[in-house]
Amino acid sequence: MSPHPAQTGAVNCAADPVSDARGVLDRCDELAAVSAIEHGIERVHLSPEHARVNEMAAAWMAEIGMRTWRDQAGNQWGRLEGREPGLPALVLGSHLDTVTDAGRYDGVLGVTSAIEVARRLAPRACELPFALEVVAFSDEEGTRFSTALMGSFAVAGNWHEDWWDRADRDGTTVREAAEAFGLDPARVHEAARRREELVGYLELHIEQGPHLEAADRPLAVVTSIAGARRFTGRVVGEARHAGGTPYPKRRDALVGASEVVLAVERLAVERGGIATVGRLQAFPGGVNVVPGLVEFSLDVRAEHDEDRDALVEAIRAYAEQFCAGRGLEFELSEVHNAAGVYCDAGLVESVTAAITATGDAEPLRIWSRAGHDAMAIAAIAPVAMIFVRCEDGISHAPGENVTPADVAAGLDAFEAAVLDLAARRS
Ligand code: HGY
Ligand code: MN
Ligand code: MN
Repeated sequence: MSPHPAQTGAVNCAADPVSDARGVLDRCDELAAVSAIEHGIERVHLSPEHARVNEMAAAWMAEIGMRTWRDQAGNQWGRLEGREPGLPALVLGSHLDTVTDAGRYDGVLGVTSAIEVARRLAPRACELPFALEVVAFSDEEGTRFSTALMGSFAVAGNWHEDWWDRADRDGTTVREAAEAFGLDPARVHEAARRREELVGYLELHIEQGPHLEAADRPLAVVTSIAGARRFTGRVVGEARHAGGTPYPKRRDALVGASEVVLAVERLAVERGGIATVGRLQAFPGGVNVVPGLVEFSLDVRAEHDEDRDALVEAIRAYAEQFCAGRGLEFELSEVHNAAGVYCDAGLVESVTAAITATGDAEPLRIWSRAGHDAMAIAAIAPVAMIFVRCEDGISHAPGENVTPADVAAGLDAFEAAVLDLAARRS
């Protein structure tokens, strides 16, 4: 593991911000090399790759004098004390887990940038009216266990006991994976932080959408984060001979599911929401068998939870009616439900002032279509986010890209937001 290029002691090297940004991007490259798949990036919750990147982040935090620890939900933490020991903390962070065949910046840029901001501020930490903490959350994506935000929900004190029995594709449960990772499931509640321990939570993240690029801006302040609801859906028909079964006798689950997929898109567009079927499998899966069962995933989002919930009901009503007309059964069972959250007005002011200080007189305000750990942490602390432009809005794909200049602007804004908040609290 290489030291940060600017890691020459406790000196603020912001005089060359693009060099700092390159150091951050180099670290994203180092983390990208820790993957469960040979060609591409996949790092899931409680995996050996997760353990390895936690160690790397902990070493980078320790290098700048942070006290480090891993909590009982697998999140990695570091802490610099403020002007006196034991003060409530301002937490900077994001996540190190990934989707399958991921890009190298989703979550990772937020963690490496948080460590860089802590490095810049370390010499002045003893003047801050709060402790400064960095967190690398363990499970934002939910790739392994088909849920999401398990790490940050645990920190918010919102662990769900039924998560322990969720299994991954190989049948390994969360409980078994946690034990293999060296965690004690009986102690997961120790990961919870108390409201009075926290001043706030700031997260820098790539935008994962095209709005910044379209507006020709490097940064935006996030106003709210849409909460996703996710479902496992089933269309049940009857598997029969593909040649011998006349059309009037067919109950083809895949034909029904195909119409449902089209309706998901049509209804989302009509209602200004966002709904996606990302996974679909037909059973028994024979070339000469009419599909008797289709299982699929459904992810539904909107700026406001009530619009999202209405979209879910519209999809359900249409799908039930359409499937019934073809002699099919339609089922939806919910696997994830995150309430949308508004970013804290005071922290949004600090982030806005900080982006303004980078030379953007009127920072763009965006609601986040993507979910973030900040949503879970909002239950126990004020939260705010900075978005950094990413090329063509690409994310959750290997083509994720950012420029050193935009990351440099993001680092400056991230640092300035911490200092703005410190000034307001002093
Ligand atoms: O899916 C999401 O919105 C997040 O990137 N996990
Ligand atoms: Mn993601
Ligand atoms: Mn993310």
